[in-house]
Amino acid sequence: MNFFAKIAEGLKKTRQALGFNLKKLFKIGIFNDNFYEEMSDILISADVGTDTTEEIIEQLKEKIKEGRVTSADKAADCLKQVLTEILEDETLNVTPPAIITVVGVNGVGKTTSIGKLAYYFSKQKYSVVVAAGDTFRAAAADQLDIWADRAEVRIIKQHEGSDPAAVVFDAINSAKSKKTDIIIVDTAGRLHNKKNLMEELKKIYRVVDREYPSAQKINLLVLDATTGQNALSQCAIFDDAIDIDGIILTKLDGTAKGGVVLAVVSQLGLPVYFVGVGEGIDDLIPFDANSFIDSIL
Ligand SMILES: Nc1nc2c(ncn2[C@@H]2O[C@H](COP(=O)(O)OP(=O)(O)OP(=O)(O)O)[C@@H](O)[C@H]2O)c(=O)[nH]1
Ligand SMILES: [Mg+2]
Repeated sequence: MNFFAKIAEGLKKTRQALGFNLKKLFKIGIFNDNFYEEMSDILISADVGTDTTEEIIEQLKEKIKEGRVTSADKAADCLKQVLTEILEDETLNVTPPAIITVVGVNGVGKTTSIGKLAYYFSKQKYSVVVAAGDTFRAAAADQLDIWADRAEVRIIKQHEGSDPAAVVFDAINSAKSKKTDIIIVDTAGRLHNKKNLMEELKKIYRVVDREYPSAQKINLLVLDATTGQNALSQCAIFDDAIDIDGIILTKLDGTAKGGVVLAVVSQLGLPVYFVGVGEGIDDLIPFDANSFIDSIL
């Protein structure tokens, strides 16, 4: 399946809800208060969020007024423009050696996304090692092991309960000696409490800074699209401990509320680098604003 088909398939539910309702609304062809009110309802029901919805409606109003738009097609084009401006996508540029640390709350799809990322980068001829930094559960390293096998990359792990920073230390030494391009670090989503989790993350970063100052450091936050507006508040949880560079938004295939992409970009001010559209190894796609907009409208 090519890229476009894949994202279109992944966004099927969103298209059926959001896209279908918007098309129906545009067809009426009268751009009055009623139109904007209904559009606002449609966007909010797709988890675009109230602030972002307001922003979209304001900009659309202006464009429709400025262009003296009277046809449904032209109005839909105006909406596409507005959404494109909000989403302006960024690609993640990796310059080896790089260390990508993946964080996020319990169950959002960190480990799965790491498996897919490892596969994605190794297909681009980068050498990759994954580090099993979630030592909180024994099953976590086993799960990452399975993904490392599938992606055909190396894994560095220790026993359950060991220090995640020590795993990262091992991974860095191994990457240095084998000249590995990219290290991807898995982390725990849940510890006894939030404080432990943040201390653990800070310790990982200290080790990275000390042991591999020359490496490009990339911190990715994984958010689960099916949790809608709740996903937005998860960013704040990690804010104290780390500088997040961008987002991986998972499970877009499982939701009709893919509008959350717009809320994430405009409200968090962070780029969405990848979207997860399924459980398979190639179901992680670099986010592309135009394909996204074309697949929902
Ligand atoms: N449909 C779908 N399922 C996904 C996607 N990404 C992850 N999942 C599923 O989400 C579930 C949780 O994924 P994990 O990768 O274990 O999540 P995690 O964040 O590592 O979880 P913890 O380690 O427990 O914090 C698994 O069943 C995955 O298959 C996606 O893009 N689409
Ligand atoms: Mg995990």
